[in-house]
Amino acid sequence: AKRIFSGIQPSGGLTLGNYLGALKRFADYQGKGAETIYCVVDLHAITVWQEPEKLRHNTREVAAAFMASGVDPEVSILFNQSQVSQHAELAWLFNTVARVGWMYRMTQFKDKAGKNSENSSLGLLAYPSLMAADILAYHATAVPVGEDQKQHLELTRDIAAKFNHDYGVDFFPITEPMIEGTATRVMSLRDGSKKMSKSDPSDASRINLTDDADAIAQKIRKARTDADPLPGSMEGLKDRPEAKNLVNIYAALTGENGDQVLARFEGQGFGAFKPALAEVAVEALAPITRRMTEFMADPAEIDRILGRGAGQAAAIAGPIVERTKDIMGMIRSR
Ligand code: AQP
Repeated sequence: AKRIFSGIQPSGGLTLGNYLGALKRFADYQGKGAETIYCVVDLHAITVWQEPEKLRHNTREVAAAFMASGVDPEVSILFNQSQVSQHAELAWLFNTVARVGWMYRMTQFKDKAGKNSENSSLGLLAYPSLMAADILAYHATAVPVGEDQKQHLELTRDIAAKFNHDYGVDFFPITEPMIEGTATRVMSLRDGSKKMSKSDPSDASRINLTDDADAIAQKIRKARTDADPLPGSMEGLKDRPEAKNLVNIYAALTGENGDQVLARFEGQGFGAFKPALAEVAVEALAPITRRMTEFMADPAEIDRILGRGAGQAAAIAGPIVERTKDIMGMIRSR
């Protein structure tokens, strides 16, 4: 059977980008024959500084967001990464397989390390090696993510292939990315060339899953656009990144494609489109926000769910990591 794995970092409040690019789709894969494993990747989050108390809160909040978007811990395995030691262990083994040059080429490293990359954490550089471990510790074959993670997933394939080649085995599967839908790359509301990100310093650049209806409407009203009316098809938005982004968001929220949306708004300006977008955004997000708040009211229950998921995850990852060590020539005498 196919195994699906995906993770989200507890590195701050979740955005509409995280929701449309990833979270929204997770529930759809449940109960369709594949095993679904969803992880709050706290070990990834600490590659940049996290306040410990905030990290705990954010970890529970991401778990709540998974469940609020329909991930059922009775059907999927839901846990936080640091409770399953195999992730860190396999990442170390992969650090000896992956090449330093591969890591320096990652655009996420370049973006996050910025000009002062010598002073970024070693973990930030090795991030993709841990991500490969997250996936391959379960022999997962499919990984639903947003467009921005594509390069990391290619690196996961490279690590699997090099391991198999170096040790003359056919042990790790070559993972397929699942980058699907109309919102695989949601852009910042302030800058159509930057992705919407939870770590963007400007709160106006993103819609947070915890924003209320007024905040959502206000951010959409202030979103950067141009003065032209909307065309009849997506083709006409090629050179209008901000406009294209808003139409794609609308389409992803209503489950249409961009052309279907534009067929209704052709010839209209953003004065008409933005309030309509705010309405569909509030309608889609309000129930999620409400359920997140309900889950967050009982942190002990969230911790219990994560702990149980961690046990289930370790039961799968344990034998795979042991086998990896056998292949590499490590002695196991107990
Ligand atoms: N703007 C986006 N559009 C579509 N998908 C997105 N994702 C993130 N941003 C967008 C997808 O969300 C999932 C979880 O992302 P993550 O938390 O692991 O880290 P990230 O990709 O680095 O997301 P952020 O919001 O930009 O966080 P920070 O600011 O901490 O780096 C992934 O599947 C991702 O593709």
